[in-house]
Amino acid sequence: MKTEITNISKGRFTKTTLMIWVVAFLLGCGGGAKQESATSSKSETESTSEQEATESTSEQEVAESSESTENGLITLVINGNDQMRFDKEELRAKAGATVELTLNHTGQLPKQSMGHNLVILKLGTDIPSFGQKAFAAQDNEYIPEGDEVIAHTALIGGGETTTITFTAPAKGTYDFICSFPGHYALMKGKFIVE
Ligand SMILES: [Cu+2]
Repeated sequence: MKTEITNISKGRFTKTTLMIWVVAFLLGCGGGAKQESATSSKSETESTSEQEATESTSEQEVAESSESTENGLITLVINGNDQMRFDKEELRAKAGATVELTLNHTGQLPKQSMGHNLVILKLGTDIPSFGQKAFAAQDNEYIPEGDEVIAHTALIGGGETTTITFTAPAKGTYDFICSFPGHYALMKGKFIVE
């Protein structure tokens, strides 16, 4: 056990090694941690390291989330074309971060016939029924009334660009679509918030 830990530390993690030793010692003596102390010395070392890793991860997360509150801006760019396609199937952000999303229409067709937008839908939204409502919302650039939309861009035609800024919602995998009639079948993807 001693050799193993020394090998793992290689001198760089002397403090960590000491902590692992102390923790391992306490676990070995304490009656409350029978399961952990009963395992082999290797997995004991691993579980202790995991424990430390978890702790430092949560510290890191706190640091990162406060950083994104101050200046953490996530910039996302996606393109839509005349073939009714987005060039990305996945967009990623962190919960609570400020997201600046740009949609470019790289085609040439006008927005009356090949308009594109990007609509991020709340979890559990039924896309076909949303698409149907969107179809009827031509006067509002195909954004239907209701509370199913987290964020959406303007509707644009070929050669145009639009940018929106919004706050990323809670962790989860959200659907995004183009709500122009008939487009959501092909123009869709996942907005993944981590
Ligand atoms: Cu479209």
